[in-house]
Amino acid sequence: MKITDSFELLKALKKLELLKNERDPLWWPNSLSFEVVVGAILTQQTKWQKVEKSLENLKREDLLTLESLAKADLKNLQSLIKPSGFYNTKAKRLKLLCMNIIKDFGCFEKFQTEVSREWLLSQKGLGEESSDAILCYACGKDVMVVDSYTKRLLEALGFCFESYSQIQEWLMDGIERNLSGISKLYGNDYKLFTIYSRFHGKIVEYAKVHIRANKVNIEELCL
Ligand code: 39A
Repeated sequence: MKITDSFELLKALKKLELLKNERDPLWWPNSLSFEVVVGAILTQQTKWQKVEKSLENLKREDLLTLESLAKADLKNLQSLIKPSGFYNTKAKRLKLLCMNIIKDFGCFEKFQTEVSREWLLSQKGLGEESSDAILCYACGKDVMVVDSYTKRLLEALGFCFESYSQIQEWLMDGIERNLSGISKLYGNDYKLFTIYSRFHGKIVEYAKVHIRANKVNIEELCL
């Protein structure tokens, strides 16, 4: 089957049952919590397994809250997040981001409802991918994340895009144009961000397993 739009891609990925971890229904662990904001910074240029080690260290020291991270000792923070690399830069950016969230929103719950993409993009160290990960997985906004796995999978499928926003538009457009098909797959009681969450998760899990020499093998998807 030839994949022509993102809805076809979602259906092909869905058949493969890639997301079986029921503890994390939105794929990103502890979605809709502050932990996602931390993970979105720590995962930059690093494998997720290493991020999990840093998150465990922070949790053990009771530093996985907005307020405690904003007040954290920088040297201590650097040593706790060492497993996920670039720890001097990431520690500074994380602490500053937390201080700014408190300054501009007061608490994480207000941040979740009121933050904009523009505000996130104005923060040091947050690009489009990290900002969209925070919007979707921490705040439950209808936004789909584009990452290097997504780019490589779409390239392997023969699509050619010029920018992050072009890829994002293609992904979200195909879903929004097929909402009746989405209802058939997920029932009527879904929230759009949960579709985007799981769709992105499926792409990452598929690409991780099917990547060879920096190319994604699409055979299983195009049967
Ligand atoms: N690359 C990744 C991931 N791989 C991930 N998980 C597995 C759960 N998350 C949340 C972000 N980036």
